[in-house]
Amino acid sequence: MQQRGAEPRPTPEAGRPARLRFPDGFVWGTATASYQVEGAVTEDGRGPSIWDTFTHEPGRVVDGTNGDIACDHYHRFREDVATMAELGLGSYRFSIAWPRVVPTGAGTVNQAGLDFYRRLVDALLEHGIDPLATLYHWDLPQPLQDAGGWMNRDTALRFAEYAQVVGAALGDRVPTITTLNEPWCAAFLGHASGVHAPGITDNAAALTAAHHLNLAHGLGAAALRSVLPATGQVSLTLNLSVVRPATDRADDRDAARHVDGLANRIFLDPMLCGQYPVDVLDDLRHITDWGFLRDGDLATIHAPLDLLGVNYYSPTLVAAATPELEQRTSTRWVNDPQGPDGPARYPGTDRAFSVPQAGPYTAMNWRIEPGSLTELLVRVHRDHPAVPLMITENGAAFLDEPGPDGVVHDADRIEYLHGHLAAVHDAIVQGVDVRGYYVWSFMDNFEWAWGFSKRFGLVHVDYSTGKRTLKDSATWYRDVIAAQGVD
Ligand code: IFM
Repeated sequence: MQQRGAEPRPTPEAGRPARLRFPDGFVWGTATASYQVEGAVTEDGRGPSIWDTFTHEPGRVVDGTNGDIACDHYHRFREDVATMAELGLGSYRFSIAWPRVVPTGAGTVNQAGLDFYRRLVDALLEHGIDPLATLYHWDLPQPLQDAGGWMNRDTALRFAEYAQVVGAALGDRVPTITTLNEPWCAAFLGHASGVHAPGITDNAAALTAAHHLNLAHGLGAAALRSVLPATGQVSLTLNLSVVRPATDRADDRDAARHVDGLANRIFLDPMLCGQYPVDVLDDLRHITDWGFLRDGDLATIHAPLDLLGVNYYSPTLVAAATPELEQRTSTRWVNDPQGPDGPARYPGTDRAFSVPQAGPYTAMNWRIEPGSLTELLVRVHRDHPAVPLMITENGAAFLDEPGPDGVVHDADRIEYLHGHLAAVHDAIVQGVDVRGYYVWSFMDNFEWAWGFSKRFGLVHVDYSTGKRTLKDSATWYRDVIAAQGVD
């Protein structure tokens, strides 16, 4: 497969009209994920997940917190759905906790777990909000991990069984079901840098996990199709990156190609084209012989897709990992987007450094550059023109707390969202088929290895009382939805 994608493209901010109206039918949503918001981890038959185990191990989460209670969405979902309705949301993207539905990961289905999601879906539909359900947002049942987790091919088969159960139970009321959220994080942060559950640090394991996640997507998509109504849509969500070389030198450009392969094409190409990129296979032969790749896998992974979800936050700048650069910077991947504890190591970091970029930054230290989202969408559309796109996550963490008036005045978040919505509009003007936009997140929640120290929500959550307070960005988003656009 030819290498694609790493060159930047210009964006047309200059010629924008004063009011950017989005197409009729454009979906306005917000997103959350089960472990980050639900709590109730031992209720109604839910089994343990790898994130329950991981967060209870000392030193895994910067503030020592966990998702045992989180936002208590499990008990407060009706209040949350009512707030979504107040904001005028057209859709709510949530994820289903596999260990609530199949507590041991295989075999017996827990009806009480399914009933929770049935109640949530019904509440959404009563308010005219379309549910968008993701099957896997990282909370793998612990018994499956005990049997090897994503390093074990069987996990992909168990995922397909679970997908079929959910599809059969909810497919009549959930118009779109997403197989996986961000398999890059599950594979690379979970198995190489180890900052996410299950906390493994082994590059070969990460590549095995990546392939089995790809396989799970293909098997899961087929299982869903076998039970969904004809109108049911199957989607996938990837966290795609804009990867740029730090200089125009050939070795830096090659580093960008290499990282682009590992961040983007290792998922996009098998899922949308039925093959792994040749350069990615070649680049990584010192780590793996790819022996886990079996005949027929790529045809399975290349399952028909109705929608590709894109999660996007910030661009990445990389340089070749030369000894002189190593001397200038003491860490690799110094602004690693997901790692709270210093330099991250995953496949690719032996050949490329992540170079610090100029601000402005969010509280995650992620550079704010809306135009890069246009660049990404144009590139994905150019490489895969047949698949409609949906922004399934975009948003920013800032250090916001209610002021003396009890209100969170988060002008920086409004500016971030405004800029990125304008960037989505630019992509649409350039002919990219973008169907909608989900803010990450509906409310502040458990930000994985960062615990509760990072707030991404439109709605502020007081974690000691559970009290929700709309931030200024929530009312701003309500007005954007009502106007179907931004100024
Ligand atoms: O909170 C996460 C989410 O679970 C997956 N995408 C990125 C978000 C912000 O880090």
